[in-house]
Amino acid sequence: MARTKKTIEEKSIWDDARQMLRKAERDGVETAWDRLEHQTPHCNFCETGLSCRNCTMGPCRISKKAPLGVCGADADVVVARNFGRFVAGGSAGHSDHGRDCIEALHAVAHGLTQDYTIKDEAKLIRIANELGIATEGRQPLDIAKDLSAEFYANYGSLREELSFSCRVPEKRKQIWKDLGITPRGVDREIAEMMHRTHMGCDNDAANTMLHSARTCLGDGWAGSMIATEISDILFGTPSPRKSMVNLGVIKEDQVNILVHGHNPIVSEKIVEAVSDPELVALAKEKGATGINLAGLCCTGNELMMRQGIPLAGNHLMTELAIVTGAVELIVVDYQCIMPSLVTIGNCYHTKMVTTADKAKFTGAEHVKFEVHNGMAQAKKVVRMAIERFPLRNTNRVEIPQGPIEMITGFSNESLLAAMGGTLTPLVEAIKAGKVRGAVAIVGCNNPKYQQDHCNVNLTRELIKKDILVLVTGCVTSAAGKAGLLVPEAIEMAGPGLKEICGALGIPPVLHMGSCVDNARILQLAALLANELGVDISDLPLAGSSPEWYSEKAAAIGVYCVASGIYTHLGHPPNITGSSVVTNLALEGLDSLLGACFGIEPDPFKAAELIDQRIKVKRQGLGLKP
Ligand code: SF4
Ligand code: MSK
Repeated sequence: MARTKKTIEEKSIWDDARQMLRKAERDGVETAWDRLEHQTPHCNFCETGLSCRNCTMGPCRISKKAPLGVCGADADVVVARNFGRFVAGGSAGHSDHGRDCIEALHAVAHGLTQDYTIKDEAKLIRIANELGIATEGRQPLDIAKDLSAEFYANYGSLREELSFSCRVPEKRKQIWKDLGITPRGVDREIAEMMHRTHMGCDNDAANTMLHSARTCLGDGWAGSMIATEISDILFGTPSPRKSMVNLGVIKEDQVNILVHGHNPIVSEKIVEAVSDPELVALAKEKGATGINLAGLCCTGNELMMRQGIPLAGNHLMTELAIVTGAVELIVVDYQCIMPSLVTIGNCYHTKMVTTADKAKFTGAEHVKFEVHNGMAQAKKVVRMAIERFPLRNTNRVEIPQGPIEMITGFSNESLLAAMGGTLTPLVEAIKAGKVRGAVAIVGCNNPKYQQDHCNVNLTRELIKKDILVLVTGCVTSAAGKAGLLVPEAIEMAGPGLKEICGALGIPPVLHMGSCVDNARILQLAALLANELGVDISDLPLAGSSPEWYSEKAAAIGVYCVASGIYTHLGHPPNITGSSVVTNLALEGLDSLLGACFGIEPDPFKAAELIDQRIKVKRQGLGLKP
């Protein structure tokens, strides 16, 4: 395949991105789009999942000429094993983030840190009650001790079920039981996937795929859900608030610090440190008017949801944010952080600081954050940023203008509060066909697509059809920049959705958080199913990840489908080399789980595909389509 150079306009739909792509060219900075060109065309064996490196009798490549690996594994086995390991990686990412949250809660409960506290006691008590932990007459820290122990137990091998299986509708639990995919423990399912995919273990593609579902269910209903619930307990449950999005949130006259990654444990302390009067005074001494903090990717989502901190951009904006030449420091925790940020930072004066021992970057400075020293380390990092301000080359600064306003903070708690504490208004609106259904659009950017073209257009098309859209992760920035996350966006919605959202004073597209916060959407789906006395798969719901790239996004897709939610992807994972695996994903799972995947790169056609599915589900409930 010939390599074609994309124009800047073809790379992204956004003015801020295009302006920075032009500047990157002038400044001689290479971006993900350039590197993609160097990597294209991709290896066909890898793209279709037909290469195996699981042992040293290989590596093997399965083809018509050589249909079996050295061990005898065929295309179906190789593809299923590769996919199993792929989603195990994604599940491990979310769930290890969840484990870090448990460690923080445990440290708070046992008095091992003064830097973190319980901000939402009511939520602590509510979750403890939900999980059968005694709360009556007990101190919050004692309850937190029991809750952290309960959560830790979800990662081990001694359980038959996860704590939050109490949220799963009975019909769904029975489906899992019948298929033998009830998740038992987060780490257990991930480790078992690695075991099964060793040479000479699980050599039945369908069986491996079922364990993929079990592994991802452990992520969705434990790893991610625990991360979300603990983050709310420690940092506050999000409620609606205004914020701003795009590169225009970077300020020319201030020290600019960007936080990037996923876990709020680091970034919440940075938020506090940037208001420290001594540090603000130091920034002024160095010639700045103040310290400006903005977020990237999911750490950005976390801070925005709880603190209203502005969002500089999503995955493909992370490199371009540095190209402004106005970023003193970028501080990261883990996941989705391109190693190229160090190199691009070196082209300007931008320092990159890593904080987690499990995510060091060669060339970055490491400032290890632990629960007992979070505040001191945050101040150290902010001071480092301030010291860089005088090094900024003002001749190389160019910041896109005009950040866009958006509303964030739609946790399930705040949604319920907006509806008077009950789901009844939403249920009635669904029954009346005013809200025909709901779709979660989640996930990433991928330089193979024009950035955010699919994310934005799918969202626009769905709300026109009276379908409520919930966004998380990197789709947030896309929807925000398109003006879809403000109440005025009801003008772009169909008449029914316009009426309901208008009455509630909410946008037709709701920002529900970061990638791990897709667990909020799982919980909402379960609440709706329980309210109607049906299974999740009976509801007019869908998930979509139009521009996904990561192992984590694939894990989210699998736990959505395994929970009964039809899920659209813009492109398939690397499974198309196996007809067994591909057919299972696109059809077979429907009869087993009541949901499957749909693949469609065109956002307008994808909207039709999802709409068809919602019609069928509405009819199944006896509602007009
Ligand atoms: Fe080849 Fe089998 Fe080894 Fe994979 S496990 S590399 S297919 S011999
Ligand atoms: S950060 S997984 S690029 S959404 Fe969660 Fe964004 Fe996708 Fe990472």
